[in-house]
Amino acid sequence: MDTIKLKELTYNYKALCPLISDTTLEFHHDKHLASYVEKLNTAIQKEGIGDKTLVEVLASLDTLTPENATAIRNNGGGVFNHNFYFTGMTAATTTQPSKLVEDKITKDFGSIQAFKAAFKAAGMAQFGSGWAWLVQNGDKLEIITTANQDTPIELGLCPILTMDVWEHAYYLDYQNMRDNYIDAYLQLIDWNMVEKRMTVKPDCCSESCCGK
Ligand code: MN3
Repeated sequence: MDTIKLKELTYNYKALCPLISDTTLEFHHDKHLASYVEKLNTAIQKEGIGDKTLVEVLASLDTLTPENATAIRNNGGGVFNHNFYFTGMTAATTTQPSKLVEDKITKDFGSIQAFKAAFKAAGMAQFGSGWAWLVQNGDKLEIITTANQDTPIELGLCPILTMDVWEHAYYLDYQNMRDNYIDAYLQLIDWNMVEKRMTVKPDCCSESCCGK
């Protein structure tokens, strides 16, 4: 794996205002994500990852040497999860689920509204730091949560959407009111990206983790 670079945001810091402030986004991307990138690069240098991709590494954490495994799990997950989170939001708050997306979500959750309610409930129920995910598990869509910087990749699930519920994702804007942050997040979902991840081989995802 080559040295990981800090992936630039596809929108500017003010793009998600007022739902997510430029201050939050700037700290979240330039400080938090940048720190994961730096620490991951240190860890993969020590480990000697060869030509594996980050997704391949995250899918086979049990093959890492014990002294580097925790750093690669935490920082590799931190890089993957944040890039996936940032690219799943859009400044164009008018994006709506396409017919294809709506049909798939309705099949497994009943409706878009029911999906949003279940996704919010999952985010609220995650104790401490972690993530809520929409994932593809075979033919079925499911909502799961992961703690810390754990990923669905290591569970063999294909991620479609993620929501950061670490306090740093919302504390500057919403203090302890995670529910208000989640309501804001649900308005920022890039449904075009959701469709892309459902239909095209996801940019995140190895063939094995998609089960294809
Ligand atoms: Mn975060």
